[in-house]
Parts: sequence; structure tokens; C-alpha cells
Amino acid sequence: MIEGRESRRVGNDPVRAPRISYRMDDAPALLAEPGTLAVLGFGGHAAGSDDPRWLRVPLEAFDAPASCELWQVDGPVQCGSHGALHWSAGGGWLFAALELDEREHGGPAGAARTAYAHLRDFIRGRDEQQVLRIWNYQGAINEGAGDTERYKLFCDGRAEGCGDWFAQGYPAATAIGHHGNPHLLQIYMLASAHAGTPVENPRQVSAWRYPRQYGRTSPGFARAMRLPAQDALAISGTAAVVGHASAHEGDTAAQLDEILVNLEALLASAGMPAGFDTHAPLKAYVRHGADAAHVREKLQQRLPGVPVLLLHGDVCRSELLVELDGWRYA
Ligand code: 3EB
Repeated sequence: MIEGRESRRVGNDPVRAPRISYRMDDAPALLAEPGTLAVLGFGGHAAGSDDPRWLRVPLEAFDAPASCELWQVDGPVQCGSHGALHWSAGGGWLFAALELDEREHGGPAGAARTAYAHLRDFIRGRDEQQVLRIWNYQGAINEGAGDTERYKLFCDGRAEGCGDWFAQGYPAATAIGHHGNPHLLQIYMLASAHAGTPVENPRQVSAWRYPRQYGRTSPGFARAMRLPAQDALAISGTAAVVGHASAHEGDTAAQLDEILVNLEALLASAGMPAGFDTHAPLKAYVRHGADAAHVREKLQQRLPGVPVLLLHGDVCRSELLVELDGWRYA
């Protein structure tokens, strides 16, 4: 048993970061490329596939036709399913995705608890034990008031399902509201056989230290994660949060400017080169469809040549209108 596990190890040196890119090719073609760990499609019109490496993200893209997102690693990839969880692994990397219907798990908190407990159990049996980056997409994320807002219930359940999983440090993450089936909770993650280095933003209070006004359970995530070989930075959902407060209420353009300042501070804090380039894919989540063209224009102007996927999504604080996440390669 122990021998079998050892033989699956990929050596002691941290492995090269997965290559993340947006591609116009269709899903079957991308799945057939060597080293494909995952292919993500966006919105209700995205093609289907039974391949465990394929995931339809329930966020509509503002561009039609939308690109797919491709994750590629070095070496052969294996994949499979484990109940509602599907996964792929190769080159020292693991992709795992889980979708639950909240109605089957007692609502938003119960679904988050079940999902995180299931993911934790699954990862426990793998060589790739270091969770570096997580995406959470929840329906109707801002519905409900005060501590019963659905995002806050999600935070409660996530913390319960994780237990002490991330006691050594939180992964980078995104939590965004989708406009698909309102009961669908989708979570996917990137894990590695090697540890990453969490990075915080000096302009922002660490999320796990947010004061009580933002909910009973502070969200557990790092602002970014340097991947094990130090060759890439996974950037968490970054909104116009300064200190712990939301800035520029009601002003999408000003929020976007603040986000760009936050991102520059984060890159500096991570020791990454300033700015973004044509190899650094980003996502912009925009709450109001009417803002999409303006956000696209402003990003083209401020980040020329940077691949940005513009998605219709709700930031987890109702006053926040836009959020960015993505990658920066060293
Ligand atoms: C913020 O800065 C914005 O709950 O996992 C960003 C990234 C946000 C991740 C999460 C929430 C999460 O607080 C919200």
C-alpha cells in the first residue's frame, strides 16, 4: 500500500505551474490536447461532455461566443468520478469539482458543509494534499438579510465543513453569485503535492479577521497564493475593499480603479513583477449587465493585451459591483 503511494509521487521538486489560457476551440478538441487537466465552459450555452475534466460554470459570458478556459500540465492525466465529485490529476496537480443541489442538503449552509467535508475526505486519500486555489459559485448569493444572507450562510457551512483543514493557512479563493439554477452550489479547486505560499494584501484586512459586521463566520481565504515552484501567483477574487470596508458604493468605474490599485499592491506584496501581460488571464465578474461594456473598455485601456473573460456574476457584498481574479506568471 505504502509502496503504491510512493510510486505515484512525482519527486521532491515543485513542479511547473499549470498553464491557464482562454481558447476559442471547442471542448472536445481541448480535452484531446496533451496534458489537459481541465476545460471550463461558461454559461448555459456551453457544450456538454461526460469527461470528468469538463466543467460548465454557471456564469454567463458577456462575449458570444465565449472562450473556454484550459488548464494544462506536464505529463499524463488521469481522471474519474467519486459520487458528485469529479477530478483529474497529472504532473503533481489535482483538479476537483463538486456540484450540489442545496435543497438536498438543508439549504446553503448545509450544502457548503457537505461539499467541503466531501472535498476534504477525497483530498485526504490523494497525493495532492495541498489545496492552493478554490472557486465557489452560489445562486442568489445576496438574497436574505443580515446573518441570513445566503453568502453568510455559505460562509457558516464552509467553515463547519472545513473544520481544521486550513489551520496551517487558507487557500486563495473566489466566491461569486451565479444566475443559473438558484439552488446550485458549484465548487472547484486546484491542489498540489507541494505547498504554496499564501500572500496577503497590505491595503486590505485579512478576510479571516473581518469584524463581526460582515457575518458570524469570517470568510476563510488568502488574498493570493504563490504556487509551489514560485513561478505563478493565483489571485483571489479582488473587489474594492480597502481595510475591511467596501469603497465607492454605487460607482462601478471607481470600484474598478480601486481594484487595480489593490491588484498592484498584491503583486508587490507577492514579489511578482508589476502589471499584467498577455500571459496573465484574468476574469472580471460584473453585477449589472449594463456595466459590462464600460468595464471591458476600461480594462482594455488600463490592461492592454491582457486576456480578460467578462462574466455576469454577483460579488458577495451587495454594494460591490465588480470583482477581478486570475493569474500572474513570474
Ligand atoms: C472580499 O474581499 C470580497 O468568501 O471565498 C473575495 C474572495 C471575497 C473570496 C470567499 C470572498 C471570498 O471580501 C469577497
